[in-house]
Amino acid sequence: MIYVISDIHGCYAQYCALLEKVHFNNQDTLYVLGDTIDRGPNSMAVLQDMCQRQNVIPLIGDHEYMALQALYHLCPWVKKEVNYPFWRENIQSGITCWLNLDGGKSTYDAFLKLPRSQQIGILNYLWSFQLAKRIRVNGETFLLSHGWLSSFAQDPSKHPYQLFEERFQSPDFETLHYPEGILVVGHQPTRFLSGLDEIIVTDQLIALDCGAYLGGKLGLYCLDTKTAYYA
Ligand SMILES: [Mn+2]
Repeated sequence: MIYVISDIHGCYAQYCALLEKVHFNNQDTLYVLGDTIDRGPNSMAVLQDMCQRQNVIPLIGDHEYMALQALYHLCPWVKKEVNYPFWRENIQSGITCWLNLDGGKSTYDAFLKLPRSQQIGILNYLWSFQLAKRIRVNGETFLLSHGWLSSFAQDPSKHPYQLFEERFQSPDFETLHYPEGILVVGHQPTRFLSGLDEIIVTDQLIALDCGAYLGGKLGLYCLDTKTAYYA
C-alpha cells in the first residue's frame, strides 16, 4: 500500500500509533510531506525512526528548511562535516524566529544532546529530503508537495532558494487547478479550511494536516484504498 502523511511536528506517539494501526510493513511505502519536526514533543525520535526505514520517503517542509539553516549556523562544528551548500549568510532573524516562534527550540535542544556523529547524520538526512514528487497509484497521478506550487514543473532557471520557498505557500483552494494530477499537500491545518481536524479529499486535492500539534489529530491517508486513518 502507498500511504501519505504530513506535519507530524514531533508527534512521535501518534506517528507510531498510525504505523501500527495500518500494520505498516516492508511491502508498503510512506511518503512524508514535510514538517516532521518542531512544535511537538519529540522531533528527533520521528527523524530517527524515519531515517532507518528504506520505504519512508521524506519531502521537505518549511520547518526542515529553517532547521537546516539554523543548525548549520548555530553549531559551527558541523560545518566541516556536512556536505550541503548554504547560500544565506545573514539569517540571524530567521534563527531567532525559528527558536522562539516556530517551535524550533525543542528540536535544537534535542539536537544538542545527540553525539556529534548522529548530529551529522540528522543534518545529512534532512538535506536529502526531496522538494516534490509525482507518483502513479492505480492509474491516477498524485503530485506530492509540502505546500502550494505555482506550477508543478520545476523551473531550472530558478535559484535553489526560490525553489524551496515556493513549496511553502499555503494552498489557495479557490483557484486550485493542477491538470497534471491530484495535488497532495500539508502545511495548512485543515481546521482552518473546513473547521474539522480531518483530511480533506476532493477531485483535485488531498489536504493532510489535521493539526496534530494544535491538539487536533495526526492523519494518514492510503492512496490505494482511499482510506483515512487518525491518531
Ligand atoms: Mn509547513
